[in-house]
Amino acid sequence: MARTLVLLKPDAVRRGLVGEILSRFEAKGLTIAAMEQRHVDGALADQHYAEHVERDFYPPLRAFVTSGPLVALVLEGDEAVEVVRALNGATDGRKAAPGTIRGDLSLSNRENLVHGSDSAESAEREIAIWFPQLAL
Ligand code: RTP
Ligand code: MG
Repeated sequence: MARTLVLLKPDAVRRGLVGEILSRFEAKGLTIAAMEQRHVDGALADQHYAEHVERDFYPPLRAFVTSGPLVALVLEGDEAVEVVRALNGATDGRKAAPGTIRGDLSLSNRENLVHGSDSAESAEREIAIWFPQLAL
């Protein structure tokens, strides 16, 4: 069964949308294999976003993901990586399609509520970072 790493980012926790977002994943049929609320530091953010650390948008992204508690989880199910990306919607909440989490609930390109691994390889790498006890 496929697994993917999901973050309900600090804006989701601040806005009280954790239940709403989790409901969408559960209603779709995905299973929660692990879940934990954490307030992460810059070092963990840098590890998670290794592919983005040199980008112009990274400093404000780093400040955002460390700005308050977030909820990290591992979701399991058939084609979980692709299914979660489809439910999340396009990166920019202003452009994401209605019906998606970002399209319905976010109006920002940064504060876009959710993260989902972008490939099976990324999922494996990210699960090892966030939930080493679950790593293969
Ligand atoms: P994610 O990794 O969070 O699932 O989102 P994604 O694949 O759709 O987007 P990605 O390109 O990986 O970007 C990671 C996160 O960085 C923030 N971002 N800010 N130009 C900007 O200001 C900008 N671009 C991206 C977003 O929070 C995005 O989710
Ligand atoms: Mg990404």
